[in-house]
Amino acid sequence: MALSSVLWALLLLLYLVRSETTDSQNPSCPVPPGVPGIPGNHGLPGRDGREGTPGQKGDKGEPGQCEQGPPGKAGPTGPAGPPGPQGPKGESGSPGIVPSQLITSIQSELSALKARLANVEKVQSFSTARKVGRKIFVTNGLKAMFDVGLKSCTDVGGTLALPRNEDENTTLKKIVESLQVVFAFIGSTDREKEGEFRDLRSQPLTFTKWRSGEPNNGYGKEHCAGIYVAGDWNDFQCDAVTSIICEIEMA
Ligand SMILES: [Ca+2]
Ligand SMILES: [Ca+2]
Repeated sequence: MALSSVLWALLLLLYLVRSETTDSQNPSCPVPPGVPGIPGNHGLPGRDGREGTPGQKGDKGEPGQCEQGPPGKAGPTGPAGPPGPQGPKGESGSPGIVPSQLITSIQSELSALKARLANVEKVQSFSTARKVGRKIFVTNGLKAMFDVGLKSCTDVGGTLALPRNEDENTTLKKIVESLQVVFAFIGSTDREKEGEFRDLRSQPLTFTKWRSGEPNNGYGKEHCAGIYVAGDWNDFQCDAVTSIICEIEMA
């Protein structure tokens, strides 16, 4: 009995020495001592005063635990690196497809806009302009013979004014009034066939406003039509000089 106690004491002493050695190997992480193992069985008693057989070695104790601390804060962001090399050139894309019908429509609208813009520019070049329906009567107060006046109108894309209805006739009459002249030429002659007044495209007139007794081809020399300040018409000599009023059709 006394011998087993001595052995037990030796084992405990050995365990304590190993624990101290382990602690000294990792001073930053102190390890608490493990739980002592279960004591071994007592050895058999010695015979005749001899030393008995040593008891069995006890089970190894549980190792101590050292918990890992929380991670530290992230460090500051480092400086941006240099730009990388240029990548390879990509493949050419396929051309877009625009329906031909759409192109035709756009071209048509563009042409119409250009025509309207051209007309606006023409009108702006005259000092007087009056709009009636899709037509604009314009004048700069020019006084000239019929053919000179007609050329001045065609030079700006128009022609001599010719009323085609009552509204247009009234509008033109007001311009003649404002010009303070007796009459102004209108775009009609009987040069092709005496007594048969036609427009400047050689088409029969669909609207006329002849003064009573006119056209009379006075002195056999009156072949160019004109509108009086009162709004009615007469045939005059083409080389008379009077106010020129042009008309421009709006697109
Ligand atoms: Ca005549
Ligand atoms: Ca006449």
